[in-house]
Amino acid sequence: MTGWPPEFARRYRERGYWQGRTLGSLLRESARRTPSATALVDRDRRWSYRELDRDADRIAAGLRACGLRPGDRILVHLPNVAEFVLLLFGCFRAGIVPVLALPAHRESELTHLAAASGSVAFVTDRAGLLDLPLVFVVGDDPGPHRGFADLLSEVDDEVDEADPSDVAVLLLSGGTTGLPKLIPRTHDDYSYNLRASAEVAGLDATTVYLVALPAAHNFPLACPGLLGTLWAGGTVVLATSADPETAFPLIAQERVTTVALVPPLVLVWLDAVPSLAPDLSSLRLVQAGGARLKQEAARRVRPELGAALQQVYGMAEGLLNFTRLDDPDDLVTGTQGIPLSEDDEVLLVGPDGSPVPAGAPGELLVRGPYTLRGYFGAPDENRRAFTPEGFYRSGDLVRRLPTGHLVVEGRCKDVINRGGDKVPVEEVENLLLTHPDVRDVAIVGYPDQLLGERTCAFVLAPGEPPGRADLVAHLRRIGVAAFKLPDRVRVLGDFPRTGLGKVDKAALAMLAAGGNSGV
Ligand code: OOB
Repeated sequence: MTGWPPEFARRYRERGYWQGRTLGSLLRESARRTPSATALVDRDRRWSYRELDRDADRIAAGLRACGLRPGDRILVHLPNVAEFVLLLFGCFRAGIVPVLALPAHRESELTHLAAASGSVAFVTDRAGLLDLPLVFVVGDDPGPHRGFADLLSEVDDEVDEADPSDVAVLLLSGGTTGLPKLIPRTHDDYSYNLRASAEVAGLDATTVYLVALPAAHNFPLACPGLLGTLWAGGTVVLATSADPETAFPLIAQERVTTVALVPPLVLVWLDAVPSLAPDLSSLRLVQAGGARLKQEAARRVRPELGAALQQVYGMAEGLLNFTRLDDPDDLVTGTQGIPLSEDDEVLLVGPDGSPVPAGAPGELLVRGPYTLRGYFGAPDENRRAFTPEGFYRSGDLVRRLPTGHLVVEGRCKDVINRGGDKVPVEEVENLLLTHPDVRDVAIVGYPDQLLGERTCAFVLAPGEPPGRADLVAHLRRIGVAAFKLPDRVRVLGDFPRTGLGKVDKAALAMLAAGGNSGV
């Protein structure tokens, strides 16, 4: 595993970013301060801090009783249910490393993640997608597997087996090409990430945070997300869906103050206000991130949702940028914020790797106290994804204003950002190539009002051209996340090529943008 060089680790400790505390201990401290305050709400189930703290110990003991040992990995594939939170803290305290798959992931992604992480156990709400030596199912019908409740052991002792400098969790990359890569986050770095985020988002014990995005994603998990809220002593409310029909009544009932959304959801929420006439009077802060939020949409947030907007430009690999709560409106609506930490070293470089002139767009490279130094078990990828000095190459094209605020201009890596869902182009192209009628395929993005971009697959087919329905059915049979299914399919005789004979993706992008619906 590639960690921080000792001189950096020393600096990050000296400056107080890394405090030598585990994620499990953050919950313990909140539980000591306000044991009877409400920590977690999942539909009609509620946990006080005392109860959540205790259940975390019981799960930690349960995991150990199943034979799991510190350092073992567990693949977690759960929707926004309380068991996700209990399991996470159980793992943190047992020193077991959860690998956080997204609910949208299917057989193909789960199989890859289990293998890449060496997971020995799988916790899911839907049996049958993956077989590992130990499978725990959340829900009424575990089938041949164990039920989640089996993990709740009886214990009297407080458990915390983890070392603060150990890996606490493996997150998934959204910003890189190919299959998802595993991002090791240590107790020290992730604690700093969520504490500092909680501060810039103004969280405190009166915060009621709605988890509307999938809890397994870094943004609603720790930027500041549910973990930041539990550190601040607030209340976490889980939503089963981010639709206005589900989220608006929850906001009214639970008096939600804070929520994180991706830009398409911001638009859907804005447009639903007139017809649903919700009571959003408790809402103070809407964070928007994951993809670029258009300025017109950004300007509507305060007048129409009655809450302040905070733009968040982040990545599971680490670096987070936030607009600040006291920034002037034009910076809040027109930029993606400034780095969270004084020690985030952000460089904007041109194709030759040297810094671009002030104000010009360049690829963002970053190094810092909560940005990884290497993916888990991926030495070849690490040589490409990091500079020799340890900077992570984000693949984002970014420019910096004189105020220090960053504006995301686009990507220089082959990932299509479908409203916050990152479509790894190469992975989906490779899956489509397994269709018997597909000789070659190239996927590009095209602009879309709601999602920012959608995907178009250009296909070369020697025989009977496959339709979109065929290709989608094929991908579904393999089992891939629905957001990766191509929105359009077009069959070509050959690809446009560059002077070097490479597929000319820029020309394809023009074709895709001009085209109407797929074959
Ligand atoms: C967040 O994390 P990931 O890992 O799913 O995706 C990271 C990529 C970034 O490299 C960038 O390309 C894009 O998503 N992105 C944005 C953005 N926020 C993320 N592009 C434009 N504007 C934004 N505000 O997406 C993520 C992680 C933590 C907090 C927020 C988002």
